[in-house]
Amino acid sequence: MLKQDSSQAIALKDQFVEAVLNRNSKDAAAAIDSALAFGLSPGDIYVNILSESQILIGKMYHEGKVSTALEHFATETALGQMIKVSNAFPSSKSNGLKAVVACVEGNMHSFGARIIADFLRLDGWEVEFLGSDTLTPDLIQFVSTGGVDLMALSVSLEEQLPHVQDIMEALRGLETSPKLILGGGCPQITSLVKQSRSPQESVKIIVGADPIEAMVGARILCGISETDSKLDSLEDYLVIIGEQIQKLRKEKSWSQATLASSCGLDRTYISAVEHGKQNLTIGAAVKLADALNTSLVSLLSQQ
Ligand code: B12
Repeated sequence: MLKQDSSQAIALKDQFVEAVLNRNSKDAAAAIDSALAFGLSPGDIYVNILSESQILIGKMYHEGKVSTALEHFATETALGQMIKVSNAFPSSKSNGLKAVVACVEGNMHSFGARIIADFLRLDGWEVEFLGSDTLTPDLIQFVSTGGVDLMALSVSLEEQLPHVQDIMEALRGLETSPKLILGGGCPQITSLVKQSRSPQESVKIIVGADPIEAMVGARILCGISETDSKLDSLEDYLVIIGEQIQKLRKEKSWSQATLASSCGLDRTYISAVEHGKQNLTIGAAVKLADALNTSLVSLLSQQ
């Protein structure tokens, strides 16, 4: 495997964007083939190439610079490449649990949800991905059958919040309800969940910001890691991730400054991460995993 280098990811992202804007699927596929051949991690490819391209071309669409047709072509091309990327990496051992990943009714932003689905699959979940705009009654019917342990729901706009409330209400009425993790960029989602929390709350819900928090949150909610009995929050998990990063750094006999310079992060950031005081972003986790020569999934798994 060749050394990973995020400048490679940036160049490949530029190649991917140019190919898509020129409606050249072959060149777009070639950019992702190169990323795989260079040994880039799944996190690097999903985040630094495919998500960044989606954000760039989506922004052009929102500014009226590209048509709906071209935006849809870009999205479908990236989603097609995700199948190849997902198949190129082995999943962790099955944890025996099933997750349904969906976009709440009215939400067309399915791209991020798809990344969550793929990361959960890589982390050992059986995943059923429903894509965009899933009608609430149908979603409830779907998760209340088929032995679903977790529902991961993507919510992007404030106007979708009433559907989330309906879903929470419906889950409370189920005999055995799946746990619920919410994310997807809607700024008001956290306050909705806070408001709904009461001592009697029967539905277990947390909010996550990115694929890492989805993986970690899913584990915590469903109690599937060995040390989970000690964990009841993402904060606890950050402490464990910090210890894991410190262990890998020390195995290399590196100082925090050496790790910081090899992954382009600040030393104080590394220190905060190692002490569990910093909520890691996906981008920083990818950089740390690359610098420590490990995969994103191993970096975040409890050893
Ligand atoms: C591409 C895009 C679109 C595409 C979506 C295509 C698709 N199939 O996904 C299309 C063209 C359909 C679209 C439509 C619209 N969009 Co738009 N879109 C974007 C854009 C540019 C990128 C979104 C994206 O894919 N990002 C990359 C992915 C990887 O990030 P993500 O979706 O946030 O997902 C990550 C996290 O949120 C998280 N996550 C996601 N789901 C979940 C679930 C769980 C459980 C967890 C834990 C985490 C999690 O993990 C993901 C990976 O890191 C964003 C701007 C931006 N910078 O993000 C605007 C943006 C989201 N859109 C916006 C708007 C306003 C719209 C429209 C209303 C525009 C319009 N007037 O038509 C419509 C709404 C359609 C609808 N009903 O949903 C706003 C939303 C503002 C807000 N939150 O209030 C944004 C932020 C643009 C802006 N700055 O105004 N959009």
